Amino acid sequence: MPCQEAHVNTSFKPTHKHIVALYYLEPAKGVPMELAAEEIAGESSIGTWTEVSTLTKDIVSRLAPTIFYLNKKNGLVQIAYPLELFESGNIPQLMSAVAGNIFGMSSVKNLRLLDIEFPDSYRRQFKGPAFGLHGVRSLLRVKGRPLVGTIIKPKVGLDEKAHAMVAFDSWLGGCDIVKDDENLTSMAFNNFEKRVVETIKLRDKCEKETGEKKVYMPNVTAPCREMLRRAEFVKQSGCEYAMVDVVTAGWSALQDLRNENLGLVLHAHRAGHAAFTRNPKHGISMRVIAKLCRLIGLDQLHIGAIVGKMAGGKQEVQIIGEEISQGIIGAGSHLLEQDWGHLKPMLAVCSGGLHPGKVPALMNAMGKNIVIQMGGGIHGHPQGTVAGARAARQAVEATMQGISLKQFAKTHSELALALKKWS
Ligand code: CAP
Ligand code: MG
Repeated sequence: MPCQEAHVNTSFKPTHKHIVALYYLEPAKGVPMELAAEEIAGESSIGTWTEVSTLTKDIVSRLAPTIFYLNKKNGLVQIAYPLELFESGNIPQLMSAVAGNIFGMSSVKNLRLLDIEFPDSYRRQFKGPAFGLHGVRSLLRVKGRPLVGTIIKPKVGLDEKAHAMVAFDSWLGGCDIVKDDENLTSMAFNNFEKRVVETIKLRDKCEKETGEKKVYMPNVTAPCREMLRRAEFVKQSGCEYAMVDVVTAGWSALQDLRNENLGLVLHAHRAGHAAFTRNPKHGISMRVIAKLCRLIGLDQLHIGAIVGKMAGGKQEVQIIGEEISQGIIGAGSHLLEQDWGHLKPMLAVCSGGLHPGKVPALMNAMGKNIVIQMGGGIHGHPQGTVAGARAARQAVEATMQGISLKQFAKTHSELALALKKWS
């Protein structure tokens, strides 16, 4: 009798010695749900397409996963994987298992990894955010209101000095944070080191002029060794933040960056995520990406803007915001419970197509513990960047005071002009 690599057992109860994965599964035509689920469970652990004589009863008893929940109506499947299947502290290996070959199996029409529950013993192997929500607020000395950030625009094309000047104007107008765009790294027209040095110089000048703490987030995304070298350079240059494109840099690089313990606030840009998070029936949910970023230890993460230019509705963005900032997450219809234990809360970043007119709706949905980032919504202001940043801060101020933007705009000309242009 061949050993069975994985089986359905709905009376099975996972323990703290299991990692549980929740999938949405649509079997291929003519394939029973149970069979498709068993194939997924096997292929993501100890199995393959046929029995093999080399698989022993001992391996099966130690390492075989169990499908303990399977709902043919809504396609939800939960698989409990013995912890021994996973190398401690190795996110690439985790994802090669539970989010690897299985998406391409012919027995599957659609498959989406919705959530992963990390038991304490797995979670404890990770540092989590060094700063997180509270550390960032202390660093910026801003309490009680959303942080206001901008992205230097155009995305790429400015030289180092022009880039620094736009950053200066953004801070002068009231931005707390200025970041590079996701595709700006080090090009012929804008060298990374020169950009950091020039921008830091004007950051310091602006801090003196305004008396406010200002931060710059250089984009260190690069081949891993070079990325680590750039992060070290950023630290040595007196910069407190680094930004990294988490999807294109990859899990391995993120773990190396965090494990350098540079004392940098790490900002997670998610460019490319929608290639696999957007399809509700196939791929990997943004929740899983967000959980891995918190586990690895990034400090703030783009989670969507609800009212901006990107896909991502209110409920989705809100639940990701909860996942990265709360200590305990309760199980729901499409999510698993998660005890985050010692791992600090991250700070949510809302960005993409935002302008001052969108602030009330965004804050109404997401509250105050967010970074509101506007690129075009600041640099596209009719009076330029300084006025654009002022308008952004005025929109936040009005919303904090419970005053309508229309009313506030009567005494704040920069806001009035922004509303006239975009609302
Ligand atoms: C926003 C942005 C960000 C997006 C990323 C851009 O600029 O710089 O990369 O917010 O999307 O390049 O589009 P704008 P998300 O303010 O000019 O739109 O935050 O959803 O990951
Ligand atoms: Mg961008």
